[in-house]
Amino acid sequence: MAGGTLPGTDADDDAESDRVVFHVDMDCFYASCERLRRPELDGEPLVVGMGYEAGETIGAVATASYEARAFGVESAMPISEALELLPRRANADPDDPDAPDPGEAGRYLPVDLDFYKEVAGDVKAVLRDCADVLREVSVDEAYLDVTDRTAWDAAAGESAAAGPAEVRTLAEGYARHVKERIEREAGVPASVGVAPNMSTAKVASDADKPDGLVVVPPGEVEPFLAPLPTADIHGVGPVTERTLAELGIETAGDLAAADPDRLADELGDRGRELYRRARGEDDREVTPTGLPKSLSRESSLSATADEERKRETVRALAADVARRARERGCLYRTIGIKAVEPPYEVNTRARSLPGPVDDPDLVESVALDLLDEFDGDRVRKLGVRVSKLDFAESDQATLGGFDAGGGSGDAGDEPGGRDRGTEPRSAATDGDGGKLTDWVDGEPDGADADGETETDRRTGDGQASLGDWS
Ligand code: TTP
Ligand code: MG
Repeated sequence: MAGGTLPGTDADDDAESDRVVFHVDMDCFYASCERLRRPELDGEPLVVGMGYEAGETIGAVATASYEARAFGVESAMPISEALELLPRRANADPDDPDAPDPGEAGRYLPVDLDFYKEVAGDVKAVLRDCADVLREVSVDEAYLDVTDRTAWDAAAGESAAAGPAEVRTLAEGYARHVKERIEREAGVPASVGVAPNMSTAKVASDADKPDGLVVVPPGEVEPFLAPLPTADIHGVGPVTERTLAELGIETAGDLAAADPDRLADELGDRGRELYRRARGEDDREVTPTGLPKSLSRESSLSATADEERKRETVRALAADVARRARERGCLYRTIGIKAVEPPYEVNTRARSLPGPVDDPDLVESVALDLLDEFDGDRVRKLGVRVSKLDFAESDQATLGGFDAGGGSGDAGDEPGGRDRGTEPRSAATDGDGGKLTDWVDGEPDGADADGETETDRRTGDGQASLGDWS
C-alpha cells in the first residue's frame, strides 16, 4: 500500500513527531575535497593537517581519511603522533632498508581552506535546493527541515505491517536522493541522519559513517538511542561522559532513565537538556542560519614586507568582502583590517564610519589606509573585514564625503585595537597556523564548561557570526 502510515507513528495527534529533519555531515571532509582534485588518492590513507612540512615542528591533524583512521590517526591529534602511527609516504623509499613500508605509509597534505569552502558551497547549493529550512552548522555540516518535502509514510510497495525500523519510508527515499545529489553535484560523500528532531538526526548521521544513511522514524527514537554510549549524545564530551560514568550512567538508555533532578544537580540545566535528548525529546525548530555579524576574508602570504604585494592583497580582499556584502544586501558601519606578523602577532585595526554604507571603493581605501601603519613590517597574513552590519532594506548606496585619509590606525570600537596580541593556537589551523573559523560544531548551551571544546568553538548550532576574527 502506498502512503501507509508506519505503525506507532500516528503523527496526526503529535505534530512534533511529524517533522522530518535531516542532519548532513560530510565524510572526512577535507580529505574528500583533496580526493576530488586528486582522484589518485582514493582508497589511500590520507591525512590533512599542518606541521609536517620541512622546518615545522608543531601541528595537528585536521582530518584523516577512513583508511588513515584504521591506523589510529584522528582529528586534532598532534602531527608527531600521527606520523608515528602512520609514517609519511614520501619517506617510504623501497631502496632504504630503514624506510617505512610503503604499504604502511600515508599521504600528508596541508590544509587548503579556500578550496574546501568552494566545495562546501557546492554542497550547500544542493542542500538549499532540497530543504524547506536549512541551518548550516559548519563548513561540512547542516540540518535540513524537509517536513514539507517528504513524510514518514511508507514508500510505495512497502508493507506497513513490518516493524517501523524495517519499512522504507518516503523520508528515507528523499534522503537517498539528497545524498546522491551531493555526491553527483559536489563530488564528495556525505552521511545523512533522518529523524523527527535535530539531536537524533545528528546522532543518526554519525551512526554509520562513512557513506551512511540512518533513518530513525518516530516511535523508534528512544530504542535507537538507548544502547549508545553517552558520548554519542550530542553535547556529551569527555568531561561530561566521565561525570555521568561516576553516576553509573554509561548509555543513553541509562541517561534516559536517570533522575533529571540529580542530573541537574551535577550538570546544571545541561543535565536536564541531555536527559531530554537521551529520551529523544528535542523540540528545537530548525531555524535558518543566523545572519553574520561581520564579513571577512583573509589570505596567507609567505612573510613579506613588499608594499605592493601587501596592497594588492588588501585590494583583492576588500573587493571580495565588499562584493559579498552587496550580494547579501548588507550595509556596514565599520571597516577593518588584520595584519599578522610572524610568527603569531595578530594586529587588527578598524575605523567606524558615520553611517552604514555599501561602498566597495570606500572599503578599499579605508583598508589600504589602515594598512599604512604596517609600512615596512613583514606580514604573513592579511585580512579585511566589514562589521556593524545592517541587513535592513536600504538604498543608502555610498557615503559621500567620508574622509578615508584621516586618523590612521583608529581602533574605533573594534576588538584588537592597537594591542599586539598573540594569535590563539587551535587544534584546527589552516596551512599557515591561523585559525579556522568555519568548521566547529555547536553544543547545547553551556557545553563549553566541559573543557572539551576547540579554541574556536561556536555555540548554538552555528548561530555565531561567520568569519568573525577573535
Ligand atoms: P568533522 O565533520 O568533525 O570531521 P570529518 O568530516 O573530517 O570526518 P567525519 O567523516 O567523521 O565527519 O569535521 C569537518 C572538517 O573540519 C574536517 O574534515 C576537518 C575540520 N576539522 C579540523 O580542522 N579539526 C578538528 O579537530 C576537527 C574535528 C575537524
Ligand atoms: Mg564531517
